[in-house]
Amino acid sequence: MIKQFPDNFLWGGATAANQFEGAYNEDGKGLSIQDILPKGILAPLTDEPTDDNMKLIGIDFYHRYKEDIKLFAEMGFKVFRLSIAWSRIFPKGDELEPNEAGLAFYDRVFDECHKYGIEPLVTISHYETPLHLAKAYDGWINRKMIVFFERYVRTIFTRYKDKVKYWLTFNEINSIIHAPYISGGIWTPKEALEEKELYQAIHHELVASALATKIGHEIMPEAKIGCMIIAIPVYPLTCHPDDAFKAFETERENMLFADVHVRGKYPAYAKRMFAEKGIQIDWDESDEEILKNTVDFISFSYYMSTCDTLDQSKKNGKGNIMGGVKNPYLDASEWGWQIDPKGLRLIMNKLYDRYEKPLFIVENGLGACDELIVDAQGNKTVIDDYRIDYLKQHLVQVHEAIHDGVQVMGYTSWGCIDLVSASTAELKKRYGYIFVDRYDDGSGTLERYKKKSFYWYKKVIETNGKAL
Ligand code: BGP
Repeated sequence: MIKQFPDNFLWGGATAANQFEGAYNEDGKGLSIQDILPKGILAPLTDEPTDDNMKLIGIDFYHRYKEDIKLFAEMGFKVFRLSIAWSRIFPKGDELEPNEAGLAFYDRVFDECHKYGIEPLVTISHYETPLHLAKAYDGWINRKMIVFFERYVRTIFTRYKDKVKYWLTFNEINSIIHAPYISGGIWTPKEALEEKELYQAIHHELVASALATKIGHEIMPEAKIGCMIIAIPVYPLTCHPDDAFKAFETERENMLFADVHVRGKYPAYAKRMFAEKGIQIDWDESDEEILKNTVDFISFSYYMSTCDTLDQSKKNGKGNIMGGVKNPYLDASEWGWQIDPKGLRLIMNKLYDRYEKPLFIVENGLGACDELIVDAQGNKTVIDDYRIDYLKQHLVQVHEAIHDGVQVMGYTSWGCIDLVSASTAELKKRYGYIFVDRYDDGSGTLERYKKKSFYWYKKVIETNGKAL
């Protein structure tokens, strides 16, 4: 069947400031929590940034953005997802005046995108809370974060209202359950964190997200503002009804975040969930009204599916922040993430059935070890057929979902240019169409080389998916 994608489908790629900008202390930028996290999200923190932290230099997008955006344009990108580093705009997070040099940097980046007709898709907060807010306030546990966030979003919406049409509030907002430090800027160690505090932080983020949506719509009536969640279908490990219900509950706990964003209130099942956890959330009297500011679309990352069962001793799966139980029918990436293209069609249908709102796939891809070789023409490249195969299989399922009736705005594959991994903080785990000559021992020229997948994706975009 010839593949038919919508005419205005937004093809592109995705990144995050802390994983590729580098320049961690230039032009007035303050430290973010990522700057003291040298070995990935689950490893210990350091007091100060240390030289072994690959994110401090990243892939030096801060200085090479022109070259990189030119390469994205060559692939035909319609959209480029990036995040704003909050600590470039408000270095500590709680000051009253923004840092002009930080604002000016993103002006230059957005202008460069528009030069090629590329729409920026901007994540407001992507795992990069200013360090001071984590240390001094315990991150999102503290209600004051809403005030600081409001100041930050007002500043960037006002500044970029004519340059940015597509916005996402919090990256993978539901990841806070599993990774409260990177996702919630929470300083209290996970072991010492009470569930009540965790859900209070979640509530503050949900209110802040709705408030940002409200302010965004006021300042930019034409803008489209979305939430961003990790989407993971959870299969019952067996057809025993207990397993089926367990899997359903795990998936639904994950969905709670989208429920609030799209329905403008907590879902009915939350009441029992909080009662069983013995949790009572503190509400401000304005919260109920603020939460009614719902999003224009739902964006999500998709890398894998997982399984669940009542028998928790079977929990052995690895994956994108949440692990789960291994599925005997699926292969996995080198990092144990279970590859499931059909799961993408499934979760898209589930999301659309539930909300009937447009979807945007803003992360998907294969993290792999790439080998730079010299081809017959003497060019350095990577023959990444495994990546092409992964992306192709997933895009075929996106196509199927569209023809199931799901409304989809676009697709931005993760790490369109190699960048530092969030979970391992290494450059060994690469996702890009463009190879960056930098290695985990700090060596490398930072030169960019086109991989085989670069030409493949260019063709896919050029033909609006027909070449899949
Ligand atoms: C998501 C994050 C990204 C990204 C991606 C791949 O959870 O939003 O920041 O890194 O996963 O994960 P990793 O880099 O760990 O392979």
